[in-house]
Amino acid sequence: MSKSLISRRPAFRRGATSGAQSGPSAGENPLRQLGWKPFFQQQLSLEELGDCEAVRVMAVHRSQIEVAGEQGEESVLVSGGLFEDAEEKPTVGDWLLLNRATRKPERRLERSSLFRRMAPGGQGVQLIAANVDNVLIVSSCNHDFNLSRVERYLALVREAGCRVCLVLTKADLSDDHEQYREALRHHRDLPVVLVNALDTDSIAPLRDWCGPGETLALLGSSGVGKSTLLNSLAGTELAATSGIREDDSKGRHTTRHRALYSISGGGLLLDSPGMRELGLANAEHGLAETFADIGELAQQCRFADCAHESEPGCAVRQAMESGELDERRLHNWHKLEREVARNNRTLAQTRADDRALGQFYRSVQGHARARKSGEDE
Ligand SMILES: Nc1nc2c(ncn2[C@@H]2O[C@H](COP(=O)(O)OP(=O)(O)OP(=O)(O)O)[C@@H](O)[C@H]2O)c(=O)[nH]1
Ligand SMILES: [Mg+2]
Ligand SMILES: [Zn+2]
Repeated sequence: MSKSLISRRPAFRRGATSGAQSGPSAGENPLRQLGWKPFFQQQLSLEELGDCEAVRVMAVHRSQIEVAGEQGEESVLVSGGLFEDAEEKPTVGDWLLLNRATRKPERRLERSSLFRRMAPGGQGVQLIAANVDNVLIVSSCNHDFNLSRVERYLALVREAGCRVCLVLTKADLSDDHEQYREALRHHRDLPVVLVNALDTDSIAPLRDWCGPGETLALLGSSGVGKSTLLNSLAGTELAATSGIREDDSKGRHTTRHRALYSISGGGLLLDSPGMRELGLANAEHGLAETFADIGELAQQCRFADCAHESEPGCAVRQAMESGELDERRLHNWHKLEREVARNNRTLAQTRADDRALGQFYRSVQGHARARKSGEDE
């Protein structure tokens, strides 16, 4: 079971201590400012309404999580028992019910969206964030720009059903903006905004993505300017930033932990470390949406099970030969489809192994209890 409350702090510590502009203003509903919606309210029983209060997970540490609610921010300890399965564990953005008296988490509310990736090393999944409404996929107008990586992020975000925008930072350091727009021509439904993340006027179009009570996640490689964007949107230095390596434009992994920040205007921003690996699993819908044009072409292939390799009448290969479809894009689609299928198999196997192990432990415990009660008689 989870253990005791460690400390209690005034409401919205991050914003309140970081600058006058941050945090919700007095009189506003603090829970709504934290992203509370009818979807979560509807999950509470009458009993829970009386005994518990809802809090949002702002940051997760090894055994302790930082939460925020009507009473302000506090740290609570969470131990394994309450959330056994890796996917059940609270992640940044989750809503928990805390018992008003004991300050212990009673349960986690169902999520409106969830990002997860294959854990580095390929065993099991790792949660990235929950209950995110909108996402900025951040890339830079330099060596970092990589369409295949953007497509990977898009599949993840669309699988979760979030609204998404691609932000190209460091537009002030590049003369050739057109090459980036041209490279993105297949992504007709993807809003693209070029910015100087250090300039408040330049990032103004992004404010629509983090309105009051909306949760906006910033995802992208290290050094692209996620924390810089966060600070500019917040109007104050909430997160540390640092320069990138000049030779290859790579970042220095300045942000170490995911954390949610409440900012002026009421939105919540999720800053995350640049991820080196973003292995996809259970992302079939997200992939199909990201590569909808290839899916449409595939329907015109002569054979329903066309692998788009050497079959006659293959509309996908025809589009590639005529220059309508990039070879890179087709290659990436194949690669991500194979990756999702492989990771799904691994996860199914891991779950089956976990279930078998759980059954084994329960049967050992059952035998031990039976033996003990036999001895007691
Ligand atoms: N000129 C210019 N510099 C930028 C821009 N965006 C970010 N930078 C600089 O790029 C460097 C890296 O920015 P960060 O915000 O630390 O990058 P990050 O994405 O948070 O990186 P990690 O925390 O390592 O994942 C800093 O020196 C920023 O000042 C931009 O649009 N224009
Ligand atoms: Mg950062
Ligand atoms: Zn085909």
